[in-house]
Amino acid sequence: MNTLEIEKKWQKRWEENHVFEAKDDFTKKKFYGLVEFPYPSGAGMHVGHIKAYSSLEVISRKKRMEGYNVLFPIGFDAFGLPTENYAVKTNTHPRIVTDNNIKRFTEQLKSVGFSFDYSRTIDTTDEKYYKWTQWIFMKMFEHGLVFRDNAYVNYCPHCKVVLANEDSQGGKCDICHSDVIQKEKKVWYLRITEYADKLLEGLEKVDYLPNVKLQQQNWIGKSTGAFVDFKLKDLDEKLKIYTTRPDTLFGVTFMVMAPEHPLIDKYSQIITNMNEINEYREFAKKKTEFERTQINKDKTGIKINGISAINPMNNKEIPIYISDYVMMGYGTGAIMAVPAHDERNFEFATKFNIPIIPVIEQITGEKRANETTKNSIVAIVYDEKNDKYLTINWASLGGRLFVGGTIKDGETPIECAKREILEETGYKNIEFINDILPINHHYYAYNKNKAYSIESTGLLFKLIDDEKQEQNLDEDEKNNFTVEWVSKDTIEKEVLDELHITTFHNLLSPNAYTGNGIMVNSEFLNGIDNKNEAIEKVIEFLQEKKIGEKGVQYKMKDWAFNRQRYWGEPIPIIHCETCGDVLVPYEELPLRLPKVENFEPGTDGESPLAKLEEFVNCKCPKCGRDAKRETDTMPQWAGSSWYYLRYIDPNNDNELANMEKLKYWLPVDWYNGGMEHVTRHMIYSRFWHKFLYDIGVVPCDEPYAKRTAQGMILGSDGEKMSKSRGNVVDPLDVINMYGADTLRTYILFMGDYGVECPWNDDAIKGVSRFLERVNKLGEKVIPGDITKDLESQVHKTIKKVSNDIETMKFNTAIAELMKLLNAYYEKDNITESEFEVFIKLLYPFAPHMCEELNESILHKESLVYSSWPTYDEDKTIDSEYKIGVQVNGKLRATIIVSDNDTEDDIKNKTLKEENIQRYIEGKEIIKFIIIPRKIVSVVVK
Ligand code: ANZ
Ligand code: ZN
Repeated sequence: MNTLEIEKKWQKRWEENHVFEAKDDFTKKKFYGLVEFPYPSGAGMHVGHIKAYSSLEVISRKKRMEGYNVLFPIGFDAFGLPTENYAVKTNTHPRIVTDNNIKRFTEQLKSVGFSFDYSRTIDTTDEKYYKWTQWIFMKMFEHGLVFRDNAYVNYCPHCKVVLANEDSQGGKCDICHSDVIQKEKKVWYLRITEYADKLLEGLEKVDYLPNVKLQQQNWIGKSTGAFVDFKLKDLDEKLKIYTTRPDTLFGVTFMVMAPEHPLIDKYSQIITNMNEINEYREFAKKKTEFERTQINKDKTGIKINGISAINPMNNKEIPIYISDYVMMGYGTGAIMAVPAHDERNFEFATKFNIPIIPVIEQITGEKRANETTKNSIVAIVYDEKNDKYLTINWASLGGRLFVGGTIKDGETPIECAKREILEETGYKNIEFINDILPINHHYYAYNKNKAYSIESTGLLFKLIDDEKQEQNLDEDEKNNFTVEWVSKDTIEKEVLDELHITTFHNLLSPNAYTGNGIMVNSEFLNGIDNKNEAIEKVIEFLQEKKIGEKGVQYKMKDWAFNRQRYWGEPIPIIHCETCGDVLVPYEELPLRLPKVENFEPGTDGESPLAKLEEFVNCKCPKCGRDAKRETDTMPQWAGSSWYYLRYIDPNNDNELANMEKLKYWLPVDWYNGGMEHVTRHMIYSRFWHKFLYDIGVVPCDEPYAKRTAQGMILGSDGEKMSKSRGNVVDPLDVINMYGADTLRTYILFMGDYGVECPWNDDAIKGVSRFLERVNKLGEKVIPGDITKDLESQVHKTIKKVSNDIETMKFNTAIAELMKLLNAYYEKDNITESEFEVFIKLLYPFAPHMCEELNESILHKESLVYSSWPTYDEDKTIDSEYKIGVQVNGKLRATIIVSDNDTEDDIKNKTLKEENIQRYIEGKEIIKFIIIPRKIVSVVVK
């Protein structure tokens, strides 16, 4: 039989014997391994799918051998746009398209030999499945987690659908990549924000990769700060803002409202430039949220004339602008702007010539006790002609610095700087350009044995000409420094002093200071630390005066839960003029997707279902009057939000899954998938799960105990695989050429599992040769146990392969097997026991060949439920090892010793070392100590 025939033989046998079907035997220890079920697209399976499933495939095969009852299921996330678009294009019903795609995917999965439990296969478009998706939605509705609201939504004019933010990242439609626009629409929402804190807290007790956790935290985006009311001048009105930085209130120099802010219309009679404002609002409407928040470098906006705000801290009047960088959907839709300490506000203020008032002073250096305070300057002189800066090279005394000095009584910083420049460098003609807020610098002067805390002002000057006078230096200055003009590059490399280099950067590229420091220009806050003291103090003040309060905000928004397309779960709601939104009665579930001829989307974002009178028109379940059905369908993310529960009890018609079964199988022990799904899909499903837990339908509050992710497989050109690049590898081609075992082993051997890695045809040949050699190994097998010669290496390999599989270091596990294979080939014969260990360790990777060898060479039954090899820790330790030799406590050599060496043997080896001889020559050995496996220590006198 050739490779393909052998693979088919075993695939058939596994299937006929149902060996991968999980048993509901609650007495056994269980392992639930989950992979992200595929979307059955017309393109068929991709090598990326194979990699995504291979990790838990290997782990599941190993767990079965370790005696676990393993649930390793698969299914299809089959609602969605690509199928529907294809159906529209080819005029085939999406049901037929889906069924064909699922059939094709299943054949492909089977040809790879994945050990899925196909008896539990799920299809989210099966009415027996989506009945429960609808059921969960209805429960959420009953618990107040579903609502409908008018909103500006991301709308794709091409697909004619409303998109969630997550489906329109980068301002492009996830499906067709056209630009997304903002459109006002009434949409269904799930109140996921109600679970924001639970979703954050839950992360503390699960074992997710650190970057998976971080992405979820950022996506939820909890921020704490304050709401503050700014009175509008001469009006009985307050403008409420949200800020994370109440400490900067004294630095507010303007306010900004989102263009959509309702106060603008409310006061349109008082505002004197409404035309201009309305024009700007039209302009802003055309931009996507992404454009407004992420790529909005050149700030735009309009000052609102006729109204202004009052800073509640000091009663100063401040102007109000509208600008599109403030979003209506976050906080209150209005901000207090502090250009000195916020980059966006800084850009805006610079462009619109609005004053910038710093209220936090930057700190450099380390604060010490008993500091002496003084005011000083750092002066930077720029020679435009030569593009050089004036520095003083103190050589060994202090490296390269700019001109610096202490401000004398009665001097301004500029006067001080000019005097110091003249004294130290002799340059007479310079022109002041700009200065920056002082930096609070702490340092220790070793020559004076004194700690300083200085207020250092940075000043930038331009050199006018070269005219110089004699420097005015004291003796030690004269001999210790040279004046040098140097380039920016040299400065970046050689000016190491923190104060001087920070001053340089701040002067050359003035920007907002967003770090922490000491409060200045802030009346009762001056002198205290902004972060640890000022924020709290201001909030207290605001609350006392009833002009503000502590507040929390989340980046996460409620989940826009609708789609105006055909191929999705119908939303089980009926609109009645008398009763409002009424749920379809539970007995009527599933609410079936009606069969239609034409599933093209309606124009203007309407669902095709809206055209179906017999679907739309119905009776209100409450009052019996004529009513209309909701025609939107659920979004793509609905079905995948609970699929892992259904695998546990896939055919249950009475409940979504039986509690006893759920108690046994949950949580999923290990979930592997792509990084692109760790926010949307994982957060949505954790939300649904927590809701189901709260209503008593599931027994635990987190669905996934552990989450890992695979890295992508790139094309052999190192680029992402795509049809247009022509670098896609079809798994079936690889299987036809080399067999599934080679494909599987290669994909796990190609590199670090979590890292993206390019396809490499030579490397796959190498793996194929390795498996070929394993196959031939059968010819060398003779009866017998593991021999002494190979014992240590065999045990080491078992240990390494076992541990590496558990930590997803598949590539090093395979490399270890390659080493062991080489050791086997150095022998004329190997024993059955040695051979058995090898094929058991390789079996999770290359199961078909190993099963065949197990049967034909060892005459044993299938490996599926055989036992995973165990190792003896003692035997994994090399009998020969390296050990260091010290002479009088200093390491002088290493020698190789073996456990069989006597003390005398070791002594002889030690004394033979040349370097040891050098150190003990002519001396007397008074002690010779051997600490086994640690150190040899010689003491001489
Ligand atoms: C004053 C301030 C001063 C701010 C400062 C920051 C720095 P996170 O951390 O993301 O929650 N902001 C508030 N609502 C906004 C909106 N609707 N659109 C755009 N920006 C908005 O960010 C909160 C900060 O973002 C808030 O704190 C506010 O600017 C701005 F030195 O207030 B801050
Ligand atoms: Zn009614």
